[in-house]
Amino acid sequence: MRALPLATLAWQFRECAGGPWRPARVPGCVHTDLLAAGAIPDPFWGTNEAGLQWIDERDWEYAADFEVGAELLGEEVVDLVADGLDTVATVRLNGRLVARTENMFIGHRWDVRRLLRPGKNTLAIRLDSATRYIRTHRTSHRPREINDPVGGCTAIRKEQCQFGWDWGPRFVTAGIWRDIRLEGWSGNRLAGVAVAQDHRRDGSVTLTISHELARPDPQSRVRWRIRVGARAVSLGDGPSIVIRDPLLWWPNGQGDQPLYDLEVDILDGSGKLIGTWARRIGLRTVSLQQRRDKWGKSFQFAVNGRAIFAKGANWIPAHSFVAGLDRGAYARDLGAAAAANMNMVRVWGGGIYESEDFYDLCDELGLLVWQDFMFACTLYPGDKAFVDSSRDEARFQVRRLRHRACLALWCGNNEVWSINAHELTDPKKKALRADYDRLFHAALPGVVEEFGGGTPYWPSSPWRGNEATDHAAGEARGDSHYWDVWHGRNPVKDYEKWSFRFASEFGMQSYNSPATQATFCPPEDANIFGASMENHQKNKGGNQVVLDYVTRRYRMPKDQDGLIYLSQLNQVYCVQTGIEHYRRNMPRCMGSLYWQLNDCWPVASWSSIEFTGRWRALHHAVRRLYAPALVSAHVPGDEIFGTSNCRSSTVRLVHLHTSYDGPAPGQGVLVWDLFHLDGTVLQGGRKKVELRPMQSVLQKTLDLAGPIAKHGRERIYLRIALDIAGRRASQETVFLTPPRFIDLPKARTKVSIRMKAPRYAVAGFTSPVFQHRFAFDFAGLSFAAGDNFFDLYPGEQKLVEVDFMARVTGSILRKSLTCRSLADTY
Ligand code: BMA
Repeated sequence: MRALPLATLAWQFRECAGGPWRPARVPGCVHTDLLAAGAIPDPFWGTNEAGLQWIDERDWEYAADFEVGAELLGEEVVDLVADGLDTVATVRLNGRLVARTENMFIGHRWDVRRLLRPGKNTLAIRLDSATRYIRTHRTSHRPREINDPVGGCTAIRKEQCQFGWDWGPRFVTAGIWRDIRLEGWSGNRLAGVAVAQDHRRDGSVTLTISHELARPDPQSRVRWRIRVGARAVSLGDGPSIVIRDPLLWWPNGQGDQPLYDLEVDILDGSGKLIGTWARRIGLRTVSLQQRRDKWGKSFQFAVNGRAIFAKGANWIPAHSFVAGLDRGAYARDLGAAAAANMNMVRVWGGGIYESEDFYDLCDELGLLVWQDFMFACTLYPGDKAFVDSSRDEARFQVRRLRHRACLALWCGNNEVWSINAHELTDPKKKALRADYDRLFHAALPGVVEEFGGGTPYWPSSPWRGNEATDHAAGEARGDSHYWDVWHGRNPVKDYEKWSFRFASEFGMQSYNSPATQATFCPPEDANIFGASMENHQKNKGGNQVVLDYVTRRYRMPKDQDGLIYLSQLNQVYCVQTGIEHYRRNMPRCMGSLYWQLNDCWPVASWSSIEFTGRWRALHHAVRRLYAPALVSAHVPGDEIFGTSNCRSSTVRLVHLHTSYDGPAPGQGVLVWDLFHLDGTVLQGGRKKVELRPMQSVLQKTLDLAGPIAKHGRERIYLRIALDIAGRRASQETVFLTPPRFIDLPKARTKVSIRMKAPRYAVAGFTSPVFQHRFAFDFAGLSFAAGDNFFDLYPGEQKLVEVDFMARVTGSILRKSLTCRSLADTY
C-alpha cells in the first residue's frame, strides 16, 4: 500500500457564494479557519456567539492542489480515504464528482484512480449549510425539541450538541474534520482485523485473529508478532496466538494496564504481504453482569471476572470545535479523571465518537469506556436512508474501536427513551415506536452483535430492561439518571431516597473560577445576570437554580468571587451526597458516573474541570470521594422550615460507614472527633475496621442528642476519618445544620512554603481555628495541587504538594498566594 497524505497540503477555503480564498487547516472547520484568518472575533468571548450564526447558513468550499507521481498512478486502485467529513459534502477531484456525504460519523473510501492525472491535481470539497439541509430534509420529522434552540438537529447525522445544549453554544461547524489521504494498492488490500480473546481456566489466553480483505482470498494467511513491555517478541504463523502467562489489563485502581503491541501481517497465497495491522491491545474480559438477586437484577461491570464499582463521570466533547484536537487536549482531562481515582468515563451520546488519542489514553490510564452511540434526548427519524446511514456509522465505529481494552459497553442512545417514553408507549403513535425500535432495538444491536466481538449492548441510558421510567424501576434493574436535584429543585438529601443499581447521571452546576471567567467575560459585563454571563449559562433559568441551592446552604456572599466559590462548594455538597450514597449502597449500587467531567467552552456548568483545565472544587473533592477507602456519614433527617419559616431540625444520629473497592483486603482505624467551634474536642472515639473488597459497612452510629442540646447544633461539628497503615486515607467534616447558621470563626492562616525543586513546592497551612473548604491559589501561575478546598482543623498543619508548569521561587509564591475559606465569603 502506498499512501499520500492530503491533510498536510496547502488547503484553502472560501464561501461558495463568493469571497476570498483563505488558508485553511485540515483537519479543521470553518469557524476556526475564519478565526485564524481574523475574519471573525473570538466566538467564546462575551455575547459574540449570537453574531456568528450566519456561518452555518452559508455554503463553504475547501480546496487543495497536489502532485501525483507515477508510482501511485501505477497502482490498480487509488482510494481517496476521508476519515470524517462534516457533513453535507460534495467531493470533486479535478472538477469531477467523487461522492456526496451526509453523515459526519462515517469514514469514507472511494476509488478515484480514473480521476487522477499525472502531475497537478485539485481536490475540492463543498460543504453545504447543515441548517439548510435540516430545513429541506425530513420535513415531516419535527419532534418535541429538548436542546436545539432552532430545532431539527436530529434530522441530520452530525454532532448533536453543536446545535446548542444546556451547557453548549450553538456553533454548527463545517469542514474536513478528520484525516484525509490517498491510498494506492494493487492485488489486494487488508480491510480489517478482529482479535477475539479466550481467557481459559488454566490462566492462559488464546487470541484468534480473523481478517477481512478488499478482495476475499481463501489462500491468504496470517503472520504475527506480539510483545509486552520488555519481554521478548514472540512471533508465529496462523490465526491463533496462545499466551501462557498473560499480563492482564485492569481498570485504574484494580491493577496495571499492560498493553501488548500486536502486529498482524496478512500474506497472499504466494507469500506476498497484503497488509499489516498494528494495534495495542489489553488482555482482559469485560462483561455486564445482570444477575437475579434480592433487589431485582444486578447491573455491574466485571473485568477479568471481578465485579467493579464504576467510579467516574460523563464525558462531553472536549471543545466546541473538535476537529484536529490533539492528544494533549485529551490527556489533560482524562489524566485528571485517572488522578481522581476514576475507572470509567461515559462518552455521552450528544457528542462524537472520539479520536484514537482519546481511546489510547483510556487504555493507558485504565479508564473503562461506556460508549454511547451518538443519539441524544430528542426523537430520531426512521426513514430508510436515515437508518441505513446510522447502521453504516455503527459498523464503521464498532469496527474501529472493537479491539480497545477500555471498551466496556455500547449504548444505543442518551435519554431518547426516558424523555419520550410517554409518546413511544402511546398506542396511537405506533409508527414513532417502530422507528425507535428499528434503530435502537434492531439496527444498532445487530451491528454490535455482528462486529463487536462480545462487547455488550445496552439500548439506552437510562434503561431498565423494560419500558419503566420511574425511580422505583431503577432500584431494581438497569441504570438511572437522577435529576430531581437540580432540574427538579428537590432537596439535596433526596439522593438518599433512591437505591439505584447504577447511577449514570446526576449533578449540580457551578460557576467558573474568576481566572476562567476572565477568558470569556468582558470585565464591565461580569454580573451573573448580565448579557455575557447569561450567554455562558445555557440551562434555562440555570442562574436562578444555582442561587436557589447556594442560598439554601450558605449565607449571601459579599461579592461575585464569593458567589463563584460558594457555587463550587454547593456543587461539592450535592455531588458528594450522591457519590457517598451510591458507594454506601454497594453492592446493590455498582456505579456512580456524575454529570459531567469536562466543558467544551467556558460556561457555568455541571463539570468538575473548567474549560481552561482548572479543577473546580468538585474535582478535588471527587479525588477524595473516589479513593479506594472512603469514610462517609449518613445523617438522616434535615433542617425543617415550617409555618412562618419556623426552624426545627430532626438531625441527631450520625451513621459512619466505610466503603472499600480496593483489590485486596485491608484494615483501618475509624476515627471520630466532635469539636466545639472554640477548638475543644468534646468527645471522640476510634474503632478498628476490616476493609473487604466491594463491601460497604455501617461501622458505628453516634447519637449526638446530648451535645446538640448542651452546646447547640450551630456550635459543634464532627470530624470523621479513616486511617490505613498510619496514613489518613479519608476524612470529612459533618455539620449538624446548614453552614449558614454556623458562626464560623475567622483567623489568619500560617503559611509555610518550601521549594523542593524549581517547579515543585510543599505548602503548609496551619489555622488556629476550624476553616471549611480552605482554598488557595497562586495568582497568575499554572500549577497542579495535591489537594485543595479542604478543611483545616485547629492547630493541625495541612501539607500540600504543588507542581508548577514553569520555574518559580519561594518569594514569587509567597507574593502570589491567595487563600479563602467559607468564613471569608460574608
Ligand atoms: C443529562 C444529559 C444532557 C444534559 C444534562 C444536564 O440529561 O444527558 O443531555 O446536558 O443532563 O441537563
